[in-house]
Amino acid sequence: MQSSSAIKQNTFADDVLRGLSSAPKFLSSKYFYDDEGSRLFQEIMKLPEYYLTRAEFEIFSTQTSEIFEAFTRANETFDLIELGAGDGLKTSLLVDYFLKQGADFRYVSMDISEEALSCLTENFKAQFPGLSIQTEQGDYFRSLEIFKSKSDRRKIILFLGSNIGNFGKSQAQDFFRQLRATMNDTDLLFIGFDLQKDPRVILRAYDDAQNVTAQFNLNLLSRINRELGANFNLEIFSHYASYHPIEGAARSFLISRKAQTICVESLNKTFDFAAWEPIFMEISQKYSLAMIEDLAQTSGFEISQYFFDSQKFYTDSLWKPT
Ligand code: AVI
Repeated sequence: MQSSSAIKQNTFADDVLRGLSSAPKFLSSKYFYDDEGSRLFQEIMKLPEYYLTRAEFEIFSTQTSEIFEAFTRANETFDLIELGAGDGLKTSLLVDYFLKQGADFRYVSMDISEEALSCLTENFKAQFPGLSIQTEQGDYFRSLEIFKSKSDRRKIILFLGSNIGNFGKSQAQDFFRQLRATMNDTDLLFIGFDLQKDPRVILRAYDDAQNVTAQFNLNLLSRINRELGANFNLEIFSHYASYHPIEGAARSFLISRKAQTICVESLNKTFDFAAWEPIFMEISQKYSLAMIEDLAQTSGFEISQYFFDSQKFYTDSLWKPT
């Protein structure tokens, strides 16, 4: 059998080729986060319409002691493992409180991006000189497998920021099943979900008045221009966001406002666009509690607790393996 490290990962070029050759066309939002994309995402998180970050921050800042109680068992050491480093702002609230309680834990940050990891560790080292920090760069599951073989401490895995929303339904289920396989029975998983609410509130979060979300999407075309030698003219594409209240799915598209042919040099290919043809860019799934319960159950977990913000816009849900 081929080991997982030997399985060829798709490159950016492979994925762009597949997406632009499909009908309908699509691009993967996992490529949004180059330097400029990461900067734009920081801007999005500060937008008045983008309630998600504030809601999760409220949960972490007002229910820190309840979260601590739910995570810890008398004097037991544990590893607090965060998937996707982000800016660490929310996690720093937990770390600060946990250290003040004298908890015996290690903070482990896992991310694909070396830069995100070094940025976060520098911050945390300065902020929390007494904290034991470890980083694992690369694919989450591989990192967790390596980690499992190196440590038998209890693991509390954080997957915050509604990042799970950017996976489709079956992708989310696969993700949790794979996570479950890396966990022991007493480990815990803490996940941030954006909840279904007034569709207008959701739609505004993905169609902000300052057009930062539009630039965030268009930036992926700039990235393709820069890294793969394409000739997308960003002026001819418009960002379009939709929310489907039955599916609970917010979707973003870039629409070609006229018929055109795009050339991507490093693929040695051209791609024809009809007038008003969309490229599907991103899904941001919004959950009901029933959907969360179903997802937990079908991937080998049960829900032990929910934490909500005051508007019930968002939940951090604590899962334990069944
Ligand atoms: C990272 N992720 C959870 C964000 C979201 O809400 O889906 C990405 C984003 N896309 C547009 N605005 C923010």
